[in-house]
Amino acid sequence: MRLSNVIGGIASAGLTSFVAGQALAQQALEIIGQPQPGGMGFQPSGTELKHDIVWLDTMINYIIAGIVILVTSLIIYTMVRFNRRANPTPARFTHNSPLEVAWTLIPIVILVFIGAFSLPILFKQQEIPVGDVTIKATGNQWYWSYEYVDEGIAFDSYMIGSPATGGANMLTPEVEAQLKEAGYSKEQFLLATDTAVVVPVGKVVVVQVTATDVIHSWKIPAFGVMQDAVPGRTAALWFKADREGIYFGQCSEICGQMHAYMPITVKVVSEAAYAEWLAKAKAGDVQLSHLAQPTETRVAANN
Ligand SMILES: [Cu+2]
Repeated sequence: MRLSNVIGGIASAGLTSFVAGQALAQQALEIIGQPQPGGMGFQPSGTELKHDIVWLDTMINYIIAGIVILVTSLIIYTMVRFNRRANPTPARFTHNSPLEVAWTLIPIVILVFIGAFSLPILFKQQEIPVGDVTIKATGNQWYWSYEYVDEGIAFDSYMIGSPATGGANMLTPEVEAQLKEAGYSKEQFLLATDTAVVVPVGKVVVVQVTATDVIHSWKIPAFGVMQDAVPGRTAALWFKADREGIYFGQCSEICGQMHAYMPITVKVVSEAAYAEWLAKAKAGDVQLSHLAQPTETRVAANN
């Protein structure tokens, strides 16, 4: 995807002023979707799909807990009541038809019950609605390329601190400065990218996912979406973000040496902010990068 480089080259002249504007715009955006130190649960839900997944997970956990309690209680009861001392003369029967029918039917009922709730949620994820915004995401070793297919905008998205942006995949003071300049902190190292996918809040976004070299996977945990990016195929996912904010994801299909260094940043903004961003991007001022570093250098470093 070299189109973005051309656009980036044109845009680099107006870079400095735009970076300042972007930094201001970004301060208003809360970072919602990111992993927390010691976190045990899911990331906050940013879409209805994710709400559904969390609800399903909770419901199934109750069922699991019930089964664990039942089985553990039966084992303990059996150990106490039927050990050799308490029950020196064991029963000799080998069959109990009502019991066998019960332990066949009850699991079937439980599985059908779970299926009745999980399948509609699965279908909701997999049936792709008509999108208000359609974005093609292409996985590359090791970065993502994005095309806003109806808007004629395309750009690459590199991790801040990756070799492509002058780093070495390490949190150096320079990388920390780059993160800060882009409106992040060192906590977002390995998550924040130089350019972000920008989408409007409350609109259906369809992401067409593919890859150029090996299999990658486009995943945003807080949206409850994940789709393998397979070379030569186009798959799709969709989401409708509930609230404005920054959501991070990562490539989730091991794709080579720098698999860990091709994260995804999605900024969910108001419709007005999206329109403004779109207008600037279409005008060639597609400095989606927050880095002062010129695009040409990044590309040279990457090649
Ligand atoms: Cu990858």
